[in-house]
Amino acid sequence: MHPPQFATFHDAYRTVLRQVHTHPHFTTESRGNRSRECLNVAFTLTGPRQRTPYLAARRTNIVFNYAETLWYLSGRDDLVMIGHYAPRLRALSADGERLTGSAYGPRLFTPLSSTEAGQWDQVVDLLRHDPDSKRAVMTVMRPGEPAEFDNPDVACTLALQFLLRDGHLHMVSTMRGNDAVVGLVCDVFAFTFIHEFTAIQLGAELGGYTHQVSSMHINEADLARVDASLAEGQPPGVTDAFPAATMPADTSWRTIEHVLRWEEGLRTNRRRFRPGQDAIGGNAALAPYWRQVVLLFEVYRQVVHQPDQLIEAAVVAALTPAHRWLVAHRWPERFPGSPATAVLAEQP
Ligand code: 5HM
Repeated sequence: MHPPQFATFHDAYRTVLRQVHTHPHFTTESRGNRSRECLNVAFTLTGPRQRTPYLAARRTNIVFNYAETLWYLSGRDDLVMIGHYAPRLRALSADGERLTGSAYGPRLFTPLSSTEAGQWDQVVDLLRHDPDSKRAVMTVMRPGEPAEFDNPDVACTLALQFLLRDGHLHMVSTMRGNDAVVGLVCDVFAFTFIHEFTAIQLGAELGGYTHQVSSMHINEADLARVDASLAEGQPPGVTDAFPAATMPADTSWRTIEHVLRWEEGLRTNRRRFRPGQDAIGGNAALAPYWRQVVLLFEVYRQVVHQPDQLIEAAVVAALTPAHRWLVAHRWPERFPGSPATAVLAEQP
């Protein structure tokens, strides 16, 4: 009756990839993509803070994961912010400026009208009044979207639901379709982050996260990458080596705004973030958890705006081991001390 449970997304991800790769139910061809597909795939993460797979072949872009999540929380739909971290998303925009289906922020967080709060505010308010409610649902895909034949970007998520039970906030995401290689990693990261943020706002413990997808698929163009990911030896004890960081209990919308100000300053190269910096931006100091996020935006500032240089050793040293591992595998040619940078490092 229950979906399989996993302590880490790393384990769930490998299981989904293996299943869809090896035992697909169908081969499909839609909008130019040939895919292997399994119907009705679901899993539960008992530890939703373990939201990143540590697979060298996957080359997870952890900076993009944080940027996309903050972009959702900011309620934005423009490419100015998100296109900086994922230029490929520009191809999904019909007008070259905004995203429609992929921009979940306005659908979740923007007020519905001048008199109605946004969906997230409504469900949080509902759970404060009726904790056992079964109505705390935010819908994402809209009626009418199936008729938009020419729209390259129709929402893949149907709904996000919260269930508050015995003091724990559980979350269920329901998607019409999910790309098991690319989209799954980004979506689970963002949704579990929103899950943890919401639990804090409700003063609840973090419960389980369930991800359920009608069409879980692998595009044939990605099969080589999947082969490589599955061939990687499972890094022993990922959970021990890279313990999940816990979002601070005092995290609020002000914290998110503060981090977003840093994000903008670093994206536009108007600011730099020095690891030893404590009280940043003239504000109270950010907690170490959030300083890590800002530090990752500083890494990306250097990757983009200092293209001939290695990422500064002091910045790399200030990252958690998990973030350092992810950065090293995403930008090996910029990572100090990696085999790929030995030549660059020798240059004056
Ligand atoms: O033809 P269709 O609209 O389904 O193509 C979009 C594809 O993007 C989805 O099938 C899915 O593979 C991927 N996708 C995803 O995995 C898209 C979004 C954007 O909503 C997402 N996850 N969040």
